[in-house]
Amino acid sequence: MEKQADETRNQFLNWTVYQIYPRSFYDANGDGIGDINGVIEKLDHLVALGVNAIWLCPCYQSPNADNGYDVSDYRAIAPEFGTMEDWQRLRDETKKREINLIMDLVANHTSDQHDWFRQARSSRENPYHDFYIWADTPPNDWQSVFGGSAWQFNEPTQEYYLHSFAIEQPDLNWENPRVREAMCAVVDFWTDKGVDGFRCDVLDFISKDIRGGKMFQGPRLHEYIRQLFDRPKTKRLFTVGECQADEAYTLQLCGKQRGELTTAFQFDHVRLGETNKYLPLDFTFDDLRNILVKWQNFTQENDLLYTLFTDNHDQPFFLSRYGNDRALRYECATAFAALFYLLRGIPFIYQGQEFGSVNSFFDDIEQFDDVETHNYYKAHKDKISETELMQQINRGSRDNARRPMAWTKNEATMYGFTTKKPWFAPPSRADEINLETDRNSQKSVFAFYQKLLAFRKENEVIRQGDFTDMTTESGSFIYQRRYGESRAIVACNFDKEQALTMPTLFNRENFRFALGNYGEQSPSAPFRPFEVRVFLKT
Ligand code: ISL
Ligand code: CA
Repeated sequence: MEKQADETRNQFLNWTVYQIYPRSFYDANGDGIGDINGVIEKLDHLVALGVNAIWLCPCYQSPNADNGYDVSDYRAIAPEFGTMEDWQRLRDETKKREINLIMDLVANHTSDQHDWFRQARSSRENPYHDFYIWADTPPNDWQSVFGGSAWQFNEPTQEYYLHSFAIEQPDLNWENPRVREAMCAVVDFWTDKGVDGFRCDVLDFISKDIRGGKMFQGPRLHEYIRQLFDRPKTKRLFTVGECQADEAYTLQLCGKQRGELTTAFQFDHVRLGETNKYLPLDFTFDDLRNILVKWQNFTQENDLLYTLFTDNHDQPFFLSRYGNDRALRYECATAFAALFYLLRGIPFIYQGQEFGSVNSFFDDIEQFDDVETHNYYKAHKDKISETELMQQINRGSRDNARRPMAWTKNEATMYGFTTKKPWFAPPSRADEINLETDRNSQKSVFAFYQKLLAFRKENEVIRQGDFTDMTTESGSFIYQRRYGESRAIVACNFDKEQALTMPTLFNRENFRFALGNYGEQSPSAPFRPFEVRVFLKT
């Protein structure tokens, strides 16, 4: 067995990961599409921010039915993103700066343009036919995550194939040992090139039971994951699964004796108050705190590593969904950052969060790109008014987070993203919200992130310490971190102004004010909306 040793696991708590959606990060060659050289050019921005790892969303060859999550060659860089030499240079430049590099591994499905699928669909006798999941008639009524039946008819073989996501994303048949070997070979290919880890796309979908069972978390999932990662070559890797797992299942996937994953994303806090992502949320901040406390306690009791995130490329901005992205944009952006990233776990920051990016508003469906958004529009356009539907889409669309980064305040250069026409319109509030304007502001979100990440880096109590909930008032969250003799207290007030009762130990001992988003305050002064204060005793 090749399980990760305790020292390897604990050093991952020193990582702070920055997620890059390459298409929208920075365009270095002026064709309107973000690229790998663009990432290289902006590495010093990431160093200035204070992160030490990058998760690069798929940059492989792809027809882009789902923006790179439909891979047509796992070993080739998409030409619009550059070449393998560019990628190698990125690897070298990140190494120089001691930045870890995590690649996205899309193991559940390929593109329908992948050579395996082109062959597979051509005839039932083709040697690749069994790489995918076929049925003469749909054996169940599964719906694809992006809407519509998960089964698609294939003319040449007169069969249906399974696609858990878009029609252009046929699911691989992991029961076939050749598929498992092929995917291990992909992992090895990138591991040999020196990557530090993988973010594993919808990993819990790779095992399913098409006859009467579930679409994901099927009976052989653990075996498949171990085959991928519990090997001498892969034991040093950081592996984070995108798995919609509850506590018991997380323990099975990430338990340190399991030889499966380093950690997994869980989504309770981003699904909070959600019935359908396009409709208004119904939540209280106490619910948010309770979820965080539940997962902190659970992961601590079971010695699991936890991921700390609010945003990614599949969510509208957290700040717009759960906070006030107008009058209190700075306060919310900084409060959420402090609240999440001072917990026990591994921070993940999504591009744009570091200057308080928010949702956009566009009134025409043609101004949207995402396949899921378009499917939702088609499914609802005859059911509700256009105005109402567009409001829903603006609230829930994944495109909110996928628009080009606004680096500068200069509209003529597409806010510093490209010199030509960008592949996708910039955020609708880019004039007001961009990195340059933010950095020149008295209330700079970026400056706060810098302080916050430096604080994490300097204080082992934040990276390695344990967690205790100390909250007494509703509408607030107070927690303590403890490591040896060091203590940190993080006190955050949500939307309403109030005085907070600080923990009694806090009053007796000698804590100093370390960080806050309203400047230095005494512990007894009432907290203003979305005020956060951090106190430290070393
Ligand atoms: O975005 C979602 C629904 O709005 C999620 O359910 C999402 O589809 C799910 O988290 C899986 O996401 C991952 O796999 C998808 C891809 O489109 C996403 O971008 C990726 O993060 C299919 O590969
Ligand atoms: Ca480009």
